[in-house]
Amino acid sequence: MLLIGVNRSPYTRRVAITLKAYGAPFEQQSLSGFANRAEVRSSNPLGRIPALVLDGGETLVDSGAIIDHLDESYGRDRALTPASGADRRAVLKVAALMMGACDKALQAAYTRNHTPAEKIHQPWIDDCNAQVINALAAVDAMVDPAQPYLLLGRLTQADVTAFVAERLARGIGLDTEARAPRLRALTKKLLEELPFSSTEPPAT
Ligand SMILES: N[C@@H](CCC(=O)N[C@@H](CS)C(=O)NCC(=O)O)C(=O)O
Repeated sequence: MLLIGVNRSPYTRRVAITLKAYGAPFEQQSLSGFANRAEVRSSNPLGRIPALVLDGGETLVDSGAIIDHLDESYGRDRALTPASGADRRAVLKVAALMMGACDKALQAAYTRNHTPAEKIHQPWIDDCNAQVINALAAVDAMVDPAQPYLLLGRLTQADVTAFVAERLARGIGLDTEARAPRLRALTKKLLEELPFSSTEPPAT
């Protein structure tokens, strides 16, 4: 399999962590949605990363759809998203909050980076950032410091998405140490595990 995207992208890294957690063999082509527009658009007409090219040549897009396939192919009874019931709903809720937080953090970053200075509307950026912090704080409240993982006593997609969202929030300058301290402590612990440490993007 070929994963297309840079691990600086929370969505790409979420897929990379999942592939590693499943021990699924893959190569990675580190392309950015902005710096490598043409190449990314040839894999995903929407021009977004990640995309995953399967061994048979089929290309999947969107981290959620890719992970759905990985859960089905490699997860089986140890899928990072449980197959059904209350456990599945709980994991999907955290994943939705954390992926939504990534969307809002990137909206704020894109506004800052891709809008002429005179057109930047700071209240919009502040509101996006407030939504990110609120979502992180909600997940922070779920963290039991005595437990190694967020839910179910094992690694799930809740941990993976919380990890990438907290990382992105810090990357855009939000103080997660102060606003989501238990979640920050959890992400430090997760970084000691191979799927997380081996997908750390190079410092820029
Ligand atoms: N919902 C998508 C979001 C993917 C996404 O927004 N990727 C960003 C990189 S972090 C991107 O490629 N942005 C380029 C663009 O939107 O033009 C997913 O989960 O994969």
